[in-house]
Amino acid sequence: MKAQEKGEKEKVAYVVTPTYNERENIRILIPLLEETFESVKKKGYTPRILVVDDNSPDGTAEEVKKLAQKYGNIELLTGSKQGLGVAYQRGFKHVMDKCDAIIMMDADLSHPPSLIPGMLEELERGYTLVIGSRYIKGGGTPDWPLSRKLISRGGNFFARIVAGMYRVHDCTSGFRAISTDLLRKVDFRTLATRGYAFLTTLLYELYIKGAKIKEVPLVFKDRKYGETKLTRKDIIEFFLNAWRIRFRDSKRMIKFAIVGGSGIFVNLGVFQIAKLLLYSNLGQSNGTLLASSLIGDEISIIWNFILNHEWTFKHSTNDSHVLVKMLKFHAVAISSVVINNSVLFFLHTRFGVWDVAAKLAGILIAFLWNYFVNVKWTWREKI
Ligand SMILES: Nc1nc2c(ncn2[C@@H]2O[C@H](COP(=O)(O)OP(=O)(O)OP(=O)(O)O)[C@@H](O)[C@H]2O)c(=O)[nH]1
Ligand SMILES: [Mg+2]
Repeated sequence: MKAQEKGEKEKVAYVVTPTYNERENIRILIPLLEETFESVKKKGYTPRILVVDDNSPDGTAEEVKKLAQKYGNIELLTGSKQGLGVAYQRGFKHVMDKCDAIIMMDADLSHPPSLIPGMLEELERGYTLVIGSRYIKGGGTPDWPLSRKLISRGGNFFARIVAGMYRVHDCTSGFRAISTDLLRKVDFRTLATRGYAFLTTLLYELYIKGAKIKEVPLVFKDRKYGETKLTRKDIIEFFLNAWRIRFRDSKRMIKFAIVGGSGIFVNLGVFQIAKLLLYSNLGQSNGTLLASSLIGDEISIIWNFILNHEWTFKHSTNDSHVLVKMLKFHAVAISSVVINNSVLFFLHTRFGVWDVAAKLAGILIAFLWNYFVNVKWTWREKI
């Protein structure tokens, strides 16, 4: 938040670029970036560069140090080689508190710096994630042979379908502008990907944190210097990861359903006990039936909230206070209570359905409503 507190005009944008043996490329890339920065400044951003180099044996870091002396806005972060994802995470942690936007880009000149001002403009328009996309109109990979095109298309299609990100045309592009406010919502512990698969996991995390996504056309140029760093391990991780994403998503639904299921028993149990007590003391009437039902509802709401808070949404990064979430959960629950009691009375009084069965039907309908509104509103995650 620091940069924003200083006021609109002093926004900072960091280009974060990971390098491994990119000496030839970084030597060309940085002057190109610096040229583009004139337009970046016009968009209201102070541009900076962070190179995350993993002790490249070709002397990339030395080249960066030289360039840093020439231009005053370059930083270098060094570390051991653990993969693209690990390098990006280190880079993000380094700049996150001191900027408003982060541009992720490859250092091998595949990503043209000239797109950056336009990407920042989209952030200014209110988008929070702008993707340089090869797979929308105007984008492409003209240098690639058919075999590479097919592999990339196939991988991208796989990520879109398996991970469920149909809306995004290019899930594997590494050229992105992200609003730092959005990135802060991501819990890096849940990313768990070290190599190139990080790009899809990060996209997914941003997506479920409510990213407003815009794709801009990217014509991807093949690298002229140096070699690819993509390994077979990266490819395996990529395919396994898409399934992991999908499984994690359904795990949340299953957990919510289990919690809800346990809540049904608590609700019905308390309902029966309350009926026993109230009927024997106050007699059987619509009033005592409603009171017993409401007592069952309240106890089960508290039960469900505690379990969801501690388990289903344990890794939620929605940082609103637990009491706020509890209040929201109650508000959703109250609307659910209205729904489930309407069903109970409708079925029981109109159609003479056994009260427990009528109540059960009400709980089930209310449960669905509960799930969707809580995911979207209480914990602010994507369905
Ligand atoms: N710091 C760091 N950077 C990496 C690592 N792996 C890849 N990179 C960088 O990430 C960017 C993308 O890697 P590339 O090898 O170009 O991957 P690609 O674009 O899929 O493949 P190419 O066809 O070779 O362009 C480049 O700037 C690499 O130097 C790593 O383990 N650590
Ligand atoms: Mg490349």
